[in-house]
Amino acid sequence: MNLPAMADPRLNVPAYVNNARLVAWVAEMVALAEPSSVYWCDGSTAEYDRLCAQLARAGTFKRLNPALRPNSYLALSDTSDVARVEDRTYICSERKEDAGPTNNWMAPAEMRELLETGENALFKGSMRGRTMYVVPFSMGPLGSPIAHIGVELSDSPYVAVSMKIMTRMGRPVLEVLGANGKFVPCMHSVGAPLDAGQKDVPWPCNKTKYIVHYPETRQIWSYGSGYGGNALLGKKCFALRIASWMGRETSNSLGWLAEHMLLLGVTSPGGKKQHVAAAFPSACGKTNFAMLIPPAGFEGWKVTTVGDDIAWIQPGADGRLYAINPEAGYFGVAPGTNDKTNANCMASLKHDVIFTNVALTDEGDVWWEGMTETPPAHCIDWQGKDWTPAIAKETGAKAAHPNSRFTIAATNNPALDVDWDNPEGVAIDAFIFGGRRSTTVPLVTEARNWIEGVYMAATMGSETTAAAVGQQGVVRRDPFAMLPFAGYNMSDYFQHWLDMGARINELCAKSGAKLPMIFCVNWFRKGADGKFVWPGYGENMRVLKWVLDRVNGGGEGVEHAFGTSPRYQDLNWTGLDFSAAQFQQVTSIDPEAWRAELVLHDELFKQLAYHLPAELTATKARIEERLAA
Ligand code: SAT
Ligand code: MN
Repeated sequence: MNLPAMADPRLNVPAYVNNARLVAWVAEMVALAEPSSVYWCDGSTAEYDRLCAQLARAGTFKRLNPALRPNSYLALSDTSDVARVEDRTYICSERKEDAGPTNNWMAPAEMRELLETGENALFKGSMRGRTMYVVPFSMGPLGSPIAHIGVELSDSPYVAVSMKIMTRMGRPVLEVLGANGKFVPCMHSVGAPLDAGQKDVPWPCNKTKYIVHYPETRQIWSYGSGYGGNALLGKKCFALRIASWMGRETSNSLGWLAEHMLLLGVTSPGGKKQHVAAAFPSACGKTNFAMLIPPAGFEGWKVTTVGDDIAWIQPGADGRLYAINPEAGYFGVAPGTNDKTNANCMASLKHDVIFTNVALTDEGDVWWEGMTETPPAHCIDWQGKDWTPAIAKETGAKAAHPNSRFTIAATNNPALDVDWDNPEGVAIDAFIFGGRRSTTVPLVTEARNWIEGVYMAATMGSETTAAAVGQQGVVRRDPFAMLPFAGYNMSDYFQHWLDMGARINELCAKSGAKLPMIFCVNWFRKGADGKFVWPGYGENMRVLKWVLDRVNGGGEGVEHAFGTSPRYQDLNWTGLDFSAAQFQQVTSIDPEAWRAELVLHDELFKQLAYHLPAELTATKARIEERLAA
């Protein structure tokens, strides 16, 4: 045990901390970043309230009207720090091939020089004048065999309070960690040191940003941003990029999967409960789908939320796949959320919320585009400027940033699944993959088998959204909705999915269990008028029901070049006025468009040629044959 570090008064180590490796690392990071003080988060409510009050005094938080939105706050970020920065995100594996062509890569030694060791290394003195918060967190229920522990060091109190909501955070985590437990070290600085006497700004950050992962040594370093996935390092950085790498290491297990998936439970009127994991790119409705309220015609059906963004999935001895939600809260997109699109979400937002980059009303409440049919006559927009419907009409100014977010505890959700915190996870019956495509891809297609499902997921395309900095609305391939989140070579990731399929298939053959079925959906086809044809939201239940029917050996459909899709008469339309002609608009398969689509699959496969599984090229050839027939 490194007693000198434990006893160093500058480190402020609480008496309950006994992990020498952790203390030694904190000491090392303090020496590097030179914070003026160190604070260990215990995760208590008293601490949360204290830090929120401190953020309010500093001007980062505005406390909302407690009569309208009890115990809730609004943060407005710097206008340059509003989304994930994919072009500043790096996988620094020893070998470039292991990061693969879809990730930015730099040699670890080179990156370390830039961040830690070089003469002008960015983290040197980066926390001067600020407090370093030590944030221990568990991804997954405390002590679950599927969970893992991380510790984030951050000079942002906004990060500390957000981590309290988004993860199991604080002293109980260190108790599980114990003296010898392992953790993923996550170093975060907003990169805005303060000189003596220098006044702080409400949202400190730096124009230079680096979101860096060293997968072999399981370390995360993030510099320059305080926003979302750039800064809450348990989320995309750990639970997806580092965890996906960890899950592929099968030396002493069957391997596991870290996926960009919501997890939901569906209970039928007869009381049968099943679970679905669904992958969609950022800002494509995962939170809405996870909180779905069954529409008219589905009386007695119930959908419950296990998770809204990330799933960690492990095979059980019976061959079934068991999934947990590693998070404890939701960091969801605000715009478009209302009582019609997601009433469960609106109910979740009634109290104890941190809003970021939505608008502030004159009553001291929040507003965003789509929240109410009639906008407020006046509000303060996300950039702190006056906003009125007339100004919006004239300039196009948005009251809320399109990537504005709410941060809430899962326990706020009235549709929370009873098993959301179950350390064993829930058994998955079906996987759904969906992109945002205004054309080409039909409403729902069932893959004929695991390999064709992997092909569907691997070749998925989606129109880009405001969740990442960059051009919006352009179709890009987003395999498994993991393009920005796979922590290793994408082709190796496909191979891992194929290998997992083969392994669980063997186990299932012995146990009599069934492999999860794989489906591909698209809620976003548009008509000639540029409007969405499919009503989406709660009406997605109609598709979900068909999916479960198929899983349960029922449900009708027709086979086509890519798989099986329902005909109009195969879905339940009770309670919805949706004509056969409209159905045709969202399900038609245009051979011309598909030939063009397959050219894009080809381009993807060329890009991913290194280690691309032969099964995928063979599947593509079979689709081409069927399409030509
Ligand atoms: O900012 S986050 O990465 O957490 C949101 C998202 O892109 O899904
Ligand atoms: Mn996400």
